[in-house]
Amino acid sequence: MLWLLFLASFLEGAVSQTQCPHGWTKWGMSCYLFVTHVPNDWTESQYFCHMLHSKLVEIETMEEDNFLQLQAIRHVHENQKTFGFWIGGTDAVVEGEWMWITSGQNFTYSNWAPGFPDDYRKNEDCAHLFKAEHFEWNDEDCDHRMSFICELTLEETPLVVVGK
Ligand SMILES: [Ca+2]
Ligand SMILES: [Ca+2]
Ligand SMILES: [Ca+2]
Repeated sequence: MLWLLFLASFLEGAVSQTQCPHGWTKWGMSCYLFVTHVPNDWTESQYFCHMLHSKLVEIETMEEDNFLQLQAIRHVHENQKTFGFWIGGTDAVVEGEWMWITSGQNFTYSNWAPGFPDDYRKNEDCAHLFKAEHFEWNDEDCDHRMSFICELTLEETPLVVVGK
């Protein structure tokens, strides 16, 4: 009987790892949430994602980037004033060395728009998908408020999500 219970809870956990929470979009082994109605600065955006047990999106491959660009085009109209979407990259620790803030990994893939990053006025340490550049990447003042994208990796889905 105990084994059955164990098996049941194991299966339930396994099922939860293949499903995204309501409102999120699944791609590969991640779920993405495009937050357009509460534009935040970069740090607040990261905090918002963490509160949802996720991270400000980290883009490891061209395929993931292409998916996000297409989704960004779909969602950008929800907030006409936004510069684009914050992503989880920063060079605030060492200027010019870009890293993903949650995983701590240096960029292995990047898709900077031509001429960027430029660290304009020596005050741009946060990366975003730049609306004016077809959602290629730009570095921006971290204090600017804009839409952002959270990423939830399915293996890391907490069991709390079961039943939602
Ligand atoms: Ca990712
Ligand atoms: Ca910088
Ligand atoms: Ca810039």
